[in-house]
Order: sequence, then structure tokens, then C-alpha cells
Amino acid sequence: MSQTILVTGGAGFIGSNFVHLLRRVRPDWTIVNFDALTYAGNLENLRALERDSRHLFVRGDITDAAAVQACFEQHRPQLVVHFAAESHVDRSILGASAFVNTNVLGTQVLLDASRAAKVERFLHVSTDEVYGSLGATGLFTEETPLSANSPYSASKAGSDLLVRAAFHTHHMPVLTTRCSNNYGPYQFPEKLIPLMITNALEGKKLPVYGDGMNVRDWLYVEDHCTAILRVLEAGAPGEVYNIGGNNEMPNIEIVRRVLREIGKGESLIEYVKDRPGHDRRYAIDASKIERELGWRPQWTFEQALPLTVKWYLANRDWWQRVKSGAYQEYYRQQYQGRG
Ligand code: NAD
Ligand code: TDX
Repeated sequence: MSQTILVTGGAGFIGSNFVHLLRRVRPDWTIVNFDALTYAGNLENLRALERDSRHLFVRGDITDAAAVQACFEQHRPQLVVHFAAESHVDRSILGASAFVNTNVLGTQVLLDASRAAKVERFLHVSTDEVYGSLGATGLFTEETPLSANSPYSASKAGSDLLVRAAFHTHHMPVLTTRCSNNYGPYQFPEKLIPLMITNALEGKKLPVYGDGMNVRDWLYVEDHCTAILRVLEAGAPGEVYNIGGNNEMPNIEIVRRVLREIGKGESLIEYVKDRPGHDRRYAIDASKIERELGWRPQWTFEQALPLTVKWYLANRDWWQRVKSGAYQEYYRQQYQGRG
């Protein structure tokens, strides 16, 4: 059936990958892409859709209730997928207020508008970071208590609880997904993998926090997007679904693999002062979505890391533009004096 779907944050990394996936696999859907175009939003990510009459870009801020309401009234979406967020942990340590505004307040504004419009499905895109940090063993399940440690993850946990409350109090048809670390095309080069790729290509140092032995669980962005679509269409309202690909790796191993892929030596690695409150290990148990919805990742790390490196090699203009301007000031603030 033809649908209108509102995607928030669709000019960012995962959101733009999701919009491209939808265009391929749900060609008759109308996509309303609502995004404030913060430093992380980039219309270049959507260039292929410029002449697509079923992709409508609306520049707006999710904390602006009047703008959100006007968008709902004009386009009448039946489905909402909510990506828009401040998403970088290090930035939340430098300043948390934008995180509280967008991630907490903005999510409530969207819930209110979605309830008033009686949407059929509201999917909230969350993160495994809300569960806190693991020791050497064990996995996060959907029953793991929320134990957020950074201002970023605390704001995401706040939004998860507001979404939960909308289900329990107002019986809204909400769904929540919690995914592990993503990588792939269009990722802003402040995050580990694209930062390491682009620094290596520029011959710059690769800053590794602490001892480099913090562990993350990596998933190719396209697999995250197929999981979100599956949950949107087949998930049970009120439920939470973990998403992950069983691919745990210490950061230093990621950095070494990136260097090998690019053909640069390990002398570029520089150990720097650790991130304050740095979570030691994340690892996702994704058996619920596999068992109940039949979703599985299609890509291995061995296949998708080289693809990602190739994308950054082929799209130098994209990341060189992104890395110029305001990003320079952030980079100076974040890394100066840490070596
Ligand atoms: P991103 O930072 O690349 O993109 C965020 C997008 O949201 C940008 O286009 C930005 O302009 C937009 N945005 C920010 N504030 C806004 C506001 N107030 N109003 C409207 N738009 C606004 O983020 P991402 O990495 O693509 O993450 C997308 C979502 O997925 C986030 O909710 C994040 O918490 C979640 N997530 C990310 C990862 C990951 O590894 N990147 C993993 C799990 C979950
Ligand atoms: O320069 C760096 N050096 C370094 O060692 C950077 C930027 C990161 N790191 C380490 C910190 C983490 O252990 O690499 C790991 C990954 O860091 P990020 O890419 O900043 O991701 P993380 O903090 O794990 O959070 C990510 O995954 C969950 C996303 O940014 C979140 O949006 C998502 O919710």
C-alpha cells in the first residue's frame, strides 16, 4: 500500500542511508524528510534524490512545535521514523544542552504531533549506549536496565523513556530500536571509523583514546536500515528491538585494519588522553529481532570495511568539504593537548 513516511534527521548519516534504501525497496512511498541541517546534516547526501517528486525535504527543527505541527498538517504521514538527534559522545562532553534539547524535548514534540495526527507507527531510533558499559563478558538484551553514562546516552535514555510512556499512557503505536555502532557511507568524520580513514588518507595522526582496548560492536549501516524497516513493518507496538551483527572489536584493531586497507603504516597511530567516562565495552544480543522478525545482517565486517574505505576514497570532495570550516574548530577543541 502506498504510504507517506516522515523521516526526521534524514540528511544525516543513518537517516540518508535509510532514505536511499526506502527509495530502492519502497518506490511508491512518499518520503517527507524533516531535518534542521545542523553541522551533521548535509543535503549532498541526498543529491541523487534532487529530482525525485516523492522525496520532499523540509528544513525544520524538531524542538519547534509549530514547524513540526505544520509539517504534519501539510503532509499527513501515516508512519514516522525518528533519527534526528545530536549523536556524538565527545560533543556531549564539551556541552550537553543541545543534546537535552534535541534528543529529549525534540522527541516529545514529535510524539505529541504524532499522537494528535493518529499516526499508525512511530519508530524511535535509539542506541545500545543507553544500557551503559559491559565487563569482559555478557551481552546487552532488551531487558538490560538502562544505565546511561555520557550526557549523549543519558539524553537518548530520556527519549526512550518518553517513547515508552507514550505507549503505556496514551497507547501510541510506538517501536524502539537500539543498535550498536554503525559505519559506512556518509558518516561524519568525527566518529571513529571515518575519522581514522580520512586522517590516514591525509597523512595525519590517528588519535586512539586510552589503551585502545575499548570494545565496540560494529554493524554496516545498510544492515541497520533494513532492520529498522523490518521493525517498522512487522514489529509489535510497545516493544524494543536490539540490532547488532555480533562483530565486537577493540578500537586499536579497527584502526590497524583501516591502516592496512589504505596501505599506511602504524606509525600514524597516536595514543591520546582517554575520553572522560569512556564506556569499556558494548555488545548486543540481537536474537529477539532475528527470532521474531527474521532479520539478519547481510554484510560481514571483512566485506563492508573495504567498501567503506573505497567510498571515502571515491568521495574526497564530500569529506574534505565537511572537514573544513566549523569542524576545524571542534577538532582543535577536542584533540588539542591530549597527545
Ligand atoms: P548524525 O549526527 O549523522 O545525523 C543527525 C541528523 O539529525 C542530522 O542530519 C542533523 O541535521 C539532524 N538534526 C539534529 N538536530 C536536529 C533537530 N533539532 N531537528 C531536526 N533535525 C536535527 O547521526 P547518525 O549517526 O545518523 O544517528 C542517527 C540516529 O541513530 C540518532 O538518533 C542516533 O542516536 C542513532 N544511533 C546512531 C548510531 C551510530 O553508530 N551512528 C548507532 C545507534 C543509534
Ligand atoms: O578519535 C577517536 N578516538 C577513539 O579512540 C574517536 C572519535 C573515538 N575513539 C574511540 C571511542 C570509542 O570507544 O572509538 C570508539 C568509537 O567512538 P565513536 O565513533 O565516537 O562512537 P561511540 O562513542 O561508541 O558512539 C557511537 O555508537 C553509538 C555513536 O557515535 C553513537 O551515536 C551511537 O549511539
